[in-house]
Amino acid sequence: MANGKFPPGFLWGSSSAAYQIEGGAGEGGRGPSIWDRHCRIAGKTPNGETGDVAADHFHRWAEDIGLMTEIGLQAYRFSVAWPRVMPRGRGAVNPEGLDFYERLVDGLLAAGIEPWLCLYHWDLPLALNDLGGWANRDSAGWFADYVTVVARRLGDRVRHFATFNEQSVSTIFGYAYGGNAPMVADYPTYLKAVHHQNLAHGAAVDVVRAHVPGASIGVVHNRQPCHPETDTAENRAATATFSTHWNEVFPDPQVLGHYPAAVAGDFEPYVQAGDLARICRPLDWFGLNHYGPMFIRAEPNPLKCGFGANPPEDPPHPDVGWAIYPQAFRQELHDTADRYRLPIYVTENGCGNWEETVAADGRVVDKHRLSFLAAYTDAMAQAIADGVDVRGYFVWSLMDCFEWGSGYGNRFGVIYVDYADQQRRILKESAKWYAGLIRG
Ligand code: BGP
Repeated sequence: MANGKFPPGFLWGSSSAAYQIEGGAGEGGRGPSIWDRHCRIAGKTPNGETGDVAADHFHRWAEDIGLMTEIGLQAYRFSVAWPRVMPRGRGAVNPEGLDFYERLVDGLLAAGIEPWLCLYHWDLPLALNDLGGWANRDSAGWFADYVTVVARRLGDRVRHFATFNEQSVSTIFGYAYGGNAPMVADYPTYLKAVHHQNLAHGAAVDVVRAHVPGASIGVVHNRQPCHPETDTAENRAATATFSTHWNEVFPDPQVLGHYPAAVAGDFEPYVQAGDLARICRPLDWFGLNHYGPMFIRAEPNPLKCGFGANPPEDPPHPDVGWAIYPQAFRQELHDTADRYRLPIYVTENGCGNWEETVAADGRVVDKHRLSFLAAYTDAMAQAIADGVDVRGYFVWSLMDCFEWGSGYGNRFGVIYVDYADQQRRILKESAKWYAGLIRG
């Protein structure tokens, strides 16, 4: 489908996250986060890999902006690391951390690339985790204080702010079954973490509005249609419960002003008078992250049942050869627009691969990713033609990076990072294709 199918002014960008690309973990006064500790626990990442060095973006940010320019990106979504700005999460501010983000933002602006700043992409300062982390109701206030520091320093040049990235992933993995940092597996603790992150979101919206006149504020949520692995009563029930948590417990209160009916009672003990009004603050856009549908197999922990089940059937895309579901993306764009009635920016979409190498001619031929992106952007164009208000698309990810529990093996970038050869960057074939789409 030709680029002519996208409306004028449609925004093309890419996304990244601080812990996944920056490195410089012990530099510039940065404090530790829950992920620094997590990666040091035996068996949590392949070969004990960490984000200590990652793609060394902390030092190579200027070169990376040059590559964004080469691709023709119009916007770049990055996250600010809370522990780089406030090493202990509250109290003392680290001027070197703020200087780093100021240089990055100035570099983007000089290159004509719009900075989209995400305030939280999973790297909670470790010192706050010692106080209970998101399970402590004070966390909303800690977050508001940190957001105030960032908004004051960068609000004169950054206009687009996202409060959080994928809260359901960080709380389900982090507090409901403990697969990721901070490795808690306790339903009541999870409920508290969800509610407090919701309060933190609302507080952050208010802080940014107060400090940044004309700010455009959104939040980034992953949403995926969920299907039972096989059609049994247990799997159907598990699917309904899982989907409510995965897709709704954050955006519903934030945008609609209430918890989903099926789980509202579970949250009740933690909700105080006035909380929902504090959480539901006016937003300018909805950031949708989407990779594919999920398949659910009932299991004792209802929040673990989305991981490990098999798709009931394999609908391979002709060019890709493995299961991809562009029509589920089109459906999700419809569902998100119908439910939340906000303009949508697709803030992440992309595809990982464990087997990517540099060919003898120096190219990285990532045909599968190119086909994936072509099919998914096509599905997005169809949704727009159907009338869904989609305003922009950010590919995940700008470059190969530390992929959380998968370490460095699973590559998601449109730019290849040769970790073994001085972090050399190579534009993959998908990046060249994306550049063509943007130019089109
Ligand atoms: C999102 C995260 C990104 C990145 C991406 C990879 O959930 O926001 O940080 O990790 O997922 O996709 P996948 O979930 O398929 O590993």
